[in-house]
Amino acid sequence: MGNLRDGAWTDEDTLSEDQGGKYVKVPSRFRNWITADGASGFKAEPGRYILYSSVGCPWAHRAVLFRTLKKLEDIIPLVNTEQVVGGQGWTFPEGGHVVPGTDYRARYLHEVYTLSDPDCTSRVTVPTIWDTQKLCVVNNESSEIIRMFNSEFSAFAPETIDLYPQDKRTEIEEMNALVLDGINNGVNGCGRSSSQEAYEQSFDLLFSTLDRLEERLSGQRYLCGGRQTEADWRFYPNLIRFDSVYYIGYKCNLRRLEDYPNLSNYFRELYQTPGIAEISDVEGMKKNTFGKAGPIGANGVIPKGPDLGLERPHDRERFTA
Ligand SMILES: N[C@@H](CCC(=O)N[C@@H](CS)C(=O)NCC(=O)O)C(=O)O
Repeated sequence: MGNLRDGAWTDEDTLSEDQGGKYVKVPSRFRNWITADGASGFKAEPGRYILYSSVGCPWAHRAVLFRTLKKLEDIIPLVNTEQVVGGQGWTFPEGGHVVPGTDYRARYLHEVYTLSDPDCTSRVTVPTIWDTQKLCVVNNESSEIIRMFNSEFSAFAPETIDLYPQDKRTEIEEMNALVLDGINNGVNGCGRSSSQEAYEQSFDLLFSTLDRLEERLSGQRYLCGGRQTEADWRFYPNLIRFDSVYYIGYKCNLRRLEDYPNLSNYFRELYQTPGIAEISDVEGMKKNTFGKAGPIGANGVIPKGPDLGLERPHDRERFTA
């Protein structure tokens, strides 16, 4: 994919560092924080911030999941983008999108970045948070956006579970590190590495990590014990895509998720959490991957299966909270 360089879009990927064919994610450019008290310069306020996302992206999915889990749907508007053939990265629907707080009609998300910083050099990624008051991009790093959603908007939303509780933080960080390396980056390493060796390294790490997590979930309900935490929801976007996108498209084909009894039931329980099925559009994810503009587009034919049995009962009540 292309990127912005000195405020201009280029179709060439000029910001990735290829390390022996290994897929490497570059650090996110915008790192401001929204806080409840506004001390950071970005005060949490209903309707002030827009979340740009895409159904295809597992990192953006994290932010959309937190928006629902924290009941922020009325507080933080969501705008979805897509990849289109011949486009310039993330694209707004036909007719464009008037960027809130301005009268500028954008066709591409990169225009939102250059409204914020006319000389911007950055990858243009989802999720992205836009401030309709200061007219700038606040943050485009999903791991930080979910933390803000978890804690900073509580004054405006109904009470919800704290997904990053103080007493669990060390364990959450350990799980996050394991999942980031072995799973979140692991699947991309399988699908996007350009050398056989780098692919196989990612593949081995991915499946050894899944084996470890299967074992862990044979003795407890969630990754960090008896309560759902951030760590579970950073894992979920890859679980929901595993059998229908990664197994086939990203060559992660040693085992299916379905072949892991604990992981697949755990995944099903997360899917059946109220509100989550509605924001788990598997057909959209497949279209975004296998469609003509997707990362592995080829001829645009989208696999019909598999049957994920998403509504099937799970067996996780066997663990008490
Ligand atoms: N650091 C970002 C990475 C997000 C990311 O890589 N998103 C992908 C879509 S799945 C993207 O927008 N890629 C466009 C690009 O890298 O140019 C985050 O975790 O929020």
